Amino acid sequence: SAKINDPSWWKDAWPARDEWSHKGSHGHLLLVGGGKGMLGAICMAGEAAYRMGAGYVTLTVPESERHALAAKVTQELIWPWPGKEFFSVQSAGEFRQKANRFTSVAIGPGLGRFAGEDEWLKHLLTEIKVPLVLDADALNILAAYPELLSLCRKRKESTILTPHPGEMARLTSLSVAEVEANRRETARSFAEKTGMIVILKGRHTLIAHPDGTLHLNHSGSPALAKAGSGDLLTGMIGSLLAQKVSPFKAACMAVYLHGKAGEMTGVHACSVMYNNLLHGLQQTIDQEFV
Ligand code: NPW
Ligand code: AMP
Ligand code: MG
Repeated sequence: SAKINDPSWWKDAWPARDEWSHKGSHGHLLLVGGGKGMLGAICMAGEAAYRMGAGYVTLTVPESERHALAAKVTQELIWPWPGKEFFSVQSAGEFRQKANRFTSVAIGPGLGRFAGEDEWLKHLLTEIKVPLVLDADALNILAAYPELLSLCRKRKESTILTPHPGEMARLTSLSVAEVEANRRETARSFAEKTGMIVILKGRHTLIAHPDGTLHLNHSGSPALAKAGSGDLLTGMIGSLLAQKVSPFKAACMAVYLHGKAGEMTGVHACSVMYNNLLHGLQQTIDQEFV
């Protein structure tokens, strides 16, 4: 829609940064993921979250990954999943005691699939009382255990899903071709049915609100057609949620800026794609807001 191209929309929507603010004023995002072999995903999400302005970002990975993660990250805090077991539900009580101190949570980048994943996610969906983003393997778990969708609906705070067409196909039991042939209706009806905000990613990403509102994003570039792009988007959305941007606005803003950053990045420019993309993101933010 035209709104997102209107400067007054951005002026109202972009989280203000008071001259006297401190890191505690800008929210604290918790990212959960980075299972076996996929620490990169949660690192990219964390870095993008800081670029979008979050005051603090904490990463939760399995205990077995904590030292490898510590060697990779700089600005992010690390809070490994409690206990020695890989994301075990047995440690979920301990997790809960701290989880709601965060202002937003995002689950999924590089999470992996594991035994007991349904009980584990059930626990998190029930206990997390702040705005939530579900991406990547968190979506695959939801697709494998559709009974979890009713728990999502019961959540008081917003839940945002960020499926690519492959993940959307799994969630809806449609084929990728069916999803792609009917993107608007697929996104809108899944949002209505589940009570969640659905971001159906692609060349022109759609953002569907459960009330039927649909936003079509126009920014973007094939530079984004690379492993890791979606992980950056998840960090960006989580960051805006942490800063108390209203969830639908947060979704639209993050998708738009992510696309803009992609437009500024040459397709072949850099093997470390995300550095480049993040640089583009910084330029976009500077241009739009400074
Ligand atoms: P194809 O290949 O076209 O036949 P998956 P993933 C389809 C982590 N990562 N339009 C595609 O179909 C993530 O966070 C870690 C149409 C294929 O079947 C996850 O936790 C990284 N179809 C985990 O890896 C960097 C599309 O979906 C399937 C489509 C798995 O995530 C990479 C592929 O999707 C990654 O982010 C489209 N636009 N897009 C790291 N460095 O640590 C996808 N498909 O099986 O869900 O695998 O997205 O790579
Ligand atoms: P994921 O598959 O989870 O890594 O997410 C990919 C991200 O890159 C999504 O935000 C897509 O919208 C974006 N993307 C991928 N390919 C393109 C493209 N050709 N044009 C625009 N955006 C794209
Ligand atoms: Mg992804």
